[in-house]
Amino acid sequence: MTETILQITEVIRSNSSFLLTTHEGPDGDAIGSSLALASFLRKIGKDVTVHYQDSVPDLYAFLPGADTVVQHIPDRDFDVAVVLDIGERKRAGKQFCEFTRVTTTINLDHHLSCDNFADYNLIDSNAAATGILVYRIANAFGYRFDRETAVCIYVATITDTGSFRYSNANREAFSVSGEMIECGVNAWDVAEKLYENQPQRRLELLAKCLPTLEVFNNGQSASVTVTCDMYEACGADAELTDGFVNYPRSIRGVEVAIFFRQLEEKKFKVGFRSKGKVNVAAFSAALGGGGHHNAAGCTVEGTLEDVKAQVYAIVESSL
Ligand SMILES: [Mn+2]
Repeated sequence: MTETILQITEVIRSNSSFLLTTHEGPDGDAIGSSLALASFLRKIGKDVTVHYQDSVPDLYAFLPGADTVVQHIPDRDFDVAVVLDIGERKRAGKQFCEFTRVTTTINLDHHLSCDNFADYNLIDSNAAATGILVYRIANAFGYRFDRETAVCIYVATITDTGSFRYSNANREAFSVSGEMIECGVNAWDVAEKLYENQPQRRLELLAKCLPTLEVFNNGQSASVTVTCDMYEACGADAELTDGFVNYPRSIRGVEVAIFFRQLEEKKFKVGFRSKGKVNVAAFSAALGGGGHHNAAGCTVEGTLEDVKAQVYAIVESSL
């Protein structure tokens, strides 16, 4: 582990141009970790391009460097490409996967199931967030954290630990976050931007989503659903459904929560969350997806009825 970090710091030292990317539908850790790395690399004089397949959600637009993210990879050579928080290579998106003008590749991730597809792979499922891995690298480099880099690492950590509530909120998550606060991050300022700043449409969409609640499996499992019709009725999009799955999970006795999100008429994104006992990565793997012990997802084709039947059968057979 330490050796990989030293190798990566050496790659950083001896190269000048960097292309960073993360997964489609980027979340707080995807954005926070990539922008933290970008901020650190830029401050030590590197030439950095950050590419996401999708645009930065409004919620994270306040992060330093968010305005520099490009959706198209410039047609030029890069010394190093760094892929962050993706779990599986294809989640980096078609454009990146087909891009070849890169000499060296680095993969930073904390998913349980991540392939060693890069030249250097720093994969540690004990890291609460990929942002923590960026911290370890910059720290090994001897970097003195500035506020811009620190706020990105803090946001990566607070979002992937559910505000320090999930079982991945370990000592390192707290100690790194404490250090980031020492470097100038204001915890309330970040909390207000992330959690006290919802568009009205999100609550309107939630009001349509909650009546779809289904509790099954003797009260151990529960699901909610968002359909394309609901988006249309509220003028909302998938970005605003972040966190909806926490409502069914919050029910007493529920161990597994499921969120069905319609992508197309007969295609659904299925998100799983567990309170900890149940490994939901196994459910999503059975359906061709991936993820963590407590949070996982996959895409399933079929009508809502078919998709639910398939998912419920898998969940019920193992609880
Ligand atoms: Mn993550």
